[in-house]
Amino acid sequence: MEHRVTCPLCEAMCGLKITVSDGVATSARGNADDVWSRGHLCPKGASLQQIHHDPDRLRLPLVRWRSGEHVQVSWDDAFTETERVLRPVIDRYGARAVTVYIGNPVAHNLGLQTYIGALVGMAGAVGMPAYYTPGTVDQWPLNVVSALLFGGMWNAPIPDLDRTDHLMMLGANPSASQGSMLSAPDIMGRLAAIRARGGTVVVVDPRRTPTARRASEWVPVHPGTDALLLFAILHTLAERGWIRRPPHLQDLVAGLDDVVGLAARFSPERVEVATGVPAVTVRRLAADLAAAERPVLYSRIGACTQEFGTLATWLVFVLNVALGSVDAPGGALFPKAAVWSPMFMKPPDQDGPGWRFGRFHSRVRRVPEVLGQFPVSCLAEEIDTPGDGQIRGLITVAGNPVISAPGSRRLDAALSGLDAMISVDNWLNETSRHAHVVLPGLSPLERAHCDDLYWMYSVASCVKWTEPVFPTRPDRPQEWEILLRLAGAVLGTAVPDVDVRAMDDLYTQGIIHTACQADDTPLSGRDPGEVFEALDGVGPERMTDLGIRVGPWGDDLGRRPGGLTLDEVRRHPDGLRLAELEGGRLPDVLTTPSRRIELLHPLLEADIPRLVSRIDRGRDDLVLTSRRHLRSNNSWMHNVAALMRGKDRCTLLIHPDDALRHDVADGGQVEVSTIEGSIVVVAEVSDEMMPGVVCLPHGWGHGIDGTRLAVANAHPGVNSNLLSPPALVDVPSNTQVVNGVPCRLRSRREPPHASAR
Ligand SMILES: Nc1nc2c(c(=O)[nH]1)N[C@H]1C(S)=C(S)[C@@H](COP(=O)(O)OP(=O)(O)OC[C@H]3O[C@@H](n4cnc5c(=O)[nH]c(N)nc54)[C@H](O)[C@@H]3O)O[C@H]1N2
Ligand SMILES: Nc1nc2c(c(=O)[nH]1)N[C@H]1C(S)=C(S)[C@@H](COP(=O)(O)OP(=O)(O)OC[C@H]3O[C@@H](n4cnc5c(=O)[nH]c(N)nc54)[C@H](O)[C@@H]3O)O[C@H]1N2
Ligand code: SF4
Ligand SMILES: [Mo]
Repeated sequence: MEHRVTCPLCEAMCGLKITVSDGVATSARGNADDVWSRGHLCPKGASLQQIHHDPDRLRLPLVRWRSGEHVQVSWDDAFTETERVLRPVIDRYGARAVTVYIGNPVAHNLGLQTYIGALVGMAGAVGMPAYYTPGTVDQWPLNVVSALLFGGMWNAPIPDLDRTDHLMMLGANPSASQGSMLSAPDIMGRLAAIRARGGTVVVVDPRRTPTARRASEWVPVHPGTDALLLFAILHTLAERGWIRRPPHLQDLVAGLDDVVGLAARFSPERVEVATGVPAVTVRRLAADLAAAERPVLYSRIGACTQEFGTLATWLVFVLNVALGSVDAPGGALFPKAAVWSPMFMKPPDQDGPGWRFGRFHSRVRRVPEVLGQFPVSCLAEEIDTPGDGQIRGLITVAGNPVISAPGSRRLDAALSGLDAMISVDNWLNETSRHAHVVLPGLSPLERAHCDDLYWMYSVASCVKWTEPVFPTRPDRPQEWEILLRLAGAVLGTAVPDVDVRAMDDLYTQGIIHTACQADDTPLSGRDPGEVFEALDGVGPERMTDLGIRVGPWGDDLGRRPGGLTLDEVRRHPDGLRLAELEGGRLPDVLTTPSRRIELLHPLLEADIPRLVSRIDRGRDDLVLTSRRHLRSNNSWMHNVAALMRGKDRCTLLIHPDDALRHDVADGGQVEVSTIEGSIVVVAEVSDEMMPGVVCLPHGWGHGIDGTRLAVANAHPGVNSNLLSPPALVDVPSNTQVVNGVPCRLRSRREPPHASAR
């Protein structure tokens, strides 16, 4: 029997065919008929069935005994135990002593993505302080820039890969990631196609990645200095009169001249030492962009999780405007998502025009919030610092911060001191091993699936619905039900007694009410009661039906007969392809107060002096960067045997000159230290690194007692976040710096006493 599903592992959203015989999923192959991905898949998707059959994947909840050992229990017992540990915290200290950490797979899981808002929204309403996400080790600069320039946190144009003739890509390595905040199946094929049709692909990266190797040109840049490079390109465009002011952007951009004015102090010559990019190269890069008919820039995590992540990300959009590329075919286009998501609304606490920052501060570090977030590394100090407002209860949802958050040593220790920790997670891993109760969700083959967020960043407008491949027992709680139960508990009901159906209605009605009250939603001005009555079903299916029906192709809840509903989408297991990426969406997609692209904002301008002071700071001897691999998925897929074959991937990449300087041998052990900590890892000498920069993958550091990950623990690797200093942040966005961290090396070839201090 063959089942058609959408792979929920990354943003490429590939359509797969899963073969099942005798109750066993035997293979996962690309679905050539999938309207979106047309057969593409990667090794991770091809191992989906192994995730499902992984003997270490939790099928029943676990409860931690006093001895520290986790034992399997029934769902009833797990809920009773959750109540036993959580209630005293809430009774004694209130909801303000509890917080939530939301991990990356939430964005790839229908039940979690639609109901995580119930937990954090309802708990927030009764006093839960800020919650934590890896957003601040990821795309928070993009969220900030999107909010300021275009009006919505999740509203930004993506490169029109299939029509551009010149793509400049900074801090992204789609050969591993498969594209991020840019959904495009077979993205490497699309980059190759740019070159095949005579176009150019330029990759700006301290590492000659496999993506850079397949580009027209690799521009090595010193980590953290992209903003200087981009300002110097803008400087050159302005100096040469190459700024474009096309009619389609007329009256739709505010502040371009002001930003061009700011570029005056960043000439290519002025910044070349800091960036490591020669002034002649900068001038030529600018000339190439100016000469292209349809140029576009795109940046991703390497340009976010660095010292000037916000300014770098901002300048990518500034240049896209200055080149006339925004909203023009082949340039930077605004995708049209077929499914509306509540995520696309401005958060209700951001009332009034524009966005406000610094509305509250973290308790311990006193850092101002940015779009509701503190740096994720604040979590540890909020737990282990005594005093009023100390966090004593933590709920993690599909997250592994013990590996993924900077300052992970302190967090690991802090978690063991919590009065109550509940993990909604499918494995007993480095983080969930601290939990008093682990509540597992379903496997990717046991649940329905439909993406929401990523269609806001995709090269075509599609909608796909996945039915579960394997049925589950009806009494097995789904993750969205678990979230509602935990939300009910924070609101005051005993965990076993929460009426999940009533909570579901309450939450769904709340979303509808908010969307009807807010401006710029498809429900603005409608009657919430009528909208709710028009929907059938429960849970994520009802929520998705709503999103489809009020989306651009929907039946508008009956007002547009013949329009899409979830039932209609279900009839198309290969998906529906509704539209291609198009220009001409301005000004409708803008929700800024002026309904124009607001290119300059005081928050951005205030960070310029910090950037200026970077120019003459001088270079660190050696800095550390991060990388990803195609066969890893952050920290959680190392338990799939098929993905772990081949040589050790958790190595320190180092340029031959640096290796020589530090007496480091290829394959030899080396100690890497930062102000935060030190680790020992195997070196891999390679000229794919630029000199002065070394690189570790993130997501490793398994092999810890108390975890249940047989395969991963046999290939532990080391945790790079033991080296990431919590205090290093990109100021305007609160984003942690994990690229460009000053470090020192010590070869383990030396006798230990030789350099001991
Ligand atoms: N140094 C450094 N640090 C980084 C990064 C970096 O580049 N360098 N990258 C950052 C980025 S971009 C991200 S997104 C974060 C990722 O950080 P996190 O989101 O915290 O961690 P993941 O490794 O994705 O862990 C996912 C967790 O979800 C669980 N899980 C998997 N599938 C399911 C499911 O279906 N249901 C449930 N309930 N649980 C599930 C896994 O067991 C695991 O515990 O790491 C960040 N940290
Ligand atoms: N196979 C696989 N796919 C994934 C993931 C995974 O772990 N594995 N994780 C998913 C997640 S959560 C995310 S957020 C995305 C991330 O997707 P991408 O943003 O494509 O992430 P990376 O592959 O880490 O590529 C980042 C690049 O930035 C470079 N870089 C580092 N510092 C700098 C700098 O200062 N300037 C510039 N210009 N470049 C720099 C690094 O060398 C690296 O090549 O990938 C997603 N897809
Ligand atoms: S690229 Fe791989 S992991 Fe990503 S959706 Fe496709 S098959 Fe899944
Ligand atoms: Mo991420």
